[in-house]
Amino acid sequence: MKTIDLRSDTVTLPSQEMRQAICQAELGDDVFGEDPTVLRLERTLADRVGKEGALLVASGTMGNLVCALTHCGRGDEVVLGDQSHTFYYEAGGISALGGVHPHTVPNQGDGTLRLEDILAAIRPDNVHFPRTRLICLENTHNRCGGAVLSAAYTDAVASLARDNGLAVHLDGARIFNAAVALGVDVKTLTKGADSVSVCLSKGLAAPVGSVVCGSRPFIDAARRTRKILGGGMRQAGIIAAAGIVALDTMIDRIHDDHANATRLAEGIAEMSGLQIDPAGVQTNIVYFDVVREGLSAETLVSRMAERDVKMLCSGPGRVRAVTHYSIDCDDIDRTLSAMADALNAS
Ligand code: TLP
Repeated sequence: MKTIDLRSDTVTLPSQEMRQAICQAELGDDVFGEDPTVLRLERTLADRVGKEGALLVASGTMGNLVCALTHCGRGDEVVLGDQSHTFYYEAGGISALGGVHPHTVPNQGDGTLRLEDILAAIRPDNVHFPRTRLICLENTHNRCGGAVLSAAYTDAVASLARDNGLAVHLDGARIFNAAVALGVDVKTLTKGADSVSVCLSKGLAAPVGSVVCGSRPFIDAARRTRKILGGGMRQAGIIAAAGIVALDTMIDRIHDDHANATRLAEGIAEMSGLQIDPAGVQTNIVYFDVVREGLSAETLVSRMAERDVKMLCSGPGRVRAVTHYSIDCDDIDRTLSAMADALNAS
């Protein structure tokens, strides 16, 4: 029986078309700027998100790190959400490697940061304080249940940033999920950001890689930061080739992932012992709480694994399930039956 892996959309395997493109990719040395496939991917993505330039990096974590270290120097400060991926899940890289100081403000349930909280976090010019340089947003917002930030909100933060001489970085690991959910051109969501990091290997199902986009001077500087981090890759066209196919073939099907996530959430909402508001599921990420006395999230997740359905424990009493390219409607139905069975097991 097929294992249904809902731990993350990072688990997707490349499609046949991606594998073929990898085999046939035209290659060169990308550190010399001579890999035609990398250049094509970078041009395509820069155009898609409406920026002058783009740079292929190894991962979403490296994309956010390259951007933070390009915007900020040692001792500078970045304002970011207390639930943001960069603060939570990137091993403190901005401080460990860049000497960049994180200043967290509370993420609201919808993934936003309140404008007044951002304003209050910006430091006055005073010798005691680090210099605030950067505001980071995340769209969709992973720990806020895949919540989508609107173009109006992103623009409001961008205008606040401009008024205060700050840059905006957007962690757009799942920016195409946000664009599909809102039914807007992705450019409307990236317009206000000085830099955007887009992942190829989440909802777009490519095997490896992220792309950082921004102005030409920013990308030139980011290329140097990438080199410092050891991220200059040689015949990286084998990665880029799959990324190009991902952009061509995977965006139009993302709404299936969102529909499957909603179907899963609605099924979970019917089950006693579990708590979720299905209306809060906007994209492909589903979080729910285990509220049955005597049943922990860990136990439920391990009972599900015994039934060939993998999910992630993501905090006390919380479980995460993410839909993606390898999950279809029948898998959701099988997941819900397995869940009913796991809840009744002792
Ligand atoms: N997120 C992963 C884990 O790290 C939690 C996941 O399974 O969701 N930004 C956002 C918003 C992300 O969700 C992730 C990955 C990244 C950046 C980092 O991407 P990678 O894993 O490519 O370094």
